[in-house]
Amino acid sequence: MDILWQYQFRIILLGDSTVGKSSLLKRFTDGIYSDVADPTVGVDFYARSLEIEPGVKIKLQLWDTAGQERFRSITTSYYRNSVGGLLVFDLTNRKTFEHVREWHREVSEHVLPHHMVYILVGHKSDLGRDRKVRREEAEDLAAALGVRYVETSAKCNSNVDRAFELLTRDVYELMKMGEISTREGWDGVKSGLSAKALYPAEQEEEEAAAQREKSCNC
Ligand SMILES: Nc1nc2c(ncn2[C@@H]2O[C@H](COP(=O)(O)OP(=O)(O)OP(=O)(O)O)[C@@H](O)[C@H]2O)c(=O)[nH]1
Ligand SMILES: [Mg+2]
Repeated sequence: MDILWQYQFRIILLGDSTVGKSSLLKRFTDGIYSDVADPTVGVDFYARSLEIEPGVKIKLQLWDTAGQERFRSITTSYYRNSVGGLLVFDLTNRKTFEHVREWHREVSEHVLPHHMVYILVGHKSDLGRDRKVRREEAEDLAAALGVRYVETSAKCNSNVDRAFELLTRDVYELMKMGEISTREGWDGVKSGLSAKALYPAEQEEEEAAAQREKSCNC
């Protein structure tokens, strides 16, 4: 059987309207950027695969939410089935930075008793002269939330892949440690292959033990 990916992660983009969520996604999935972008209506869907380590391919299902308040009732229903979230703000718009904590709180409360893995993204780094949020402030917020921080530009294609890779890697590492696992009725993480791909040694040992038990006559 042809395996296209070993794991599928659902990742959601969060943040105020016009911070650049859709532009980040279009750059990441299609390699395109436009200075003219329509606001997202409800939720949009994108996808891309990443090879996180040799032989381990992860399919990312990416949910682009509308930042506009009037779509909130639609977007909240996508929080629960996501394993990771990009908390995006616009480096040239201070209000969007101040709202990050609210986004974090709203989403985190919504997914309880489970946890989402986040990364904080300061976007539009190409507009250096209009910057309204200092890097140190954003780093402090990221530290307070216990998440990574990265500055991106969809326009200049700066750090876009890196932002998604860092988040994917964090989810993957937590999964390897057993902190995140697939759950019945939850689509945040899906496995496309047996656990053998992730824990080959342990899996072989388990199989050997089962075999020994079977062949025991007592
Ligand atoms: N200079 C600059 N502008 C950007 C960048 N990314 C997005 N923009 C612009 O910011 C505006 C809003 O971008 P969108 O991607 O539509 O923002 P959004 O967060 O998806 O907005 P909603 O869908 O309403 O939530 C558009 O005019 C984009 O061209 C960037 O990296 N640099
Ligand atoms: Mg959008």
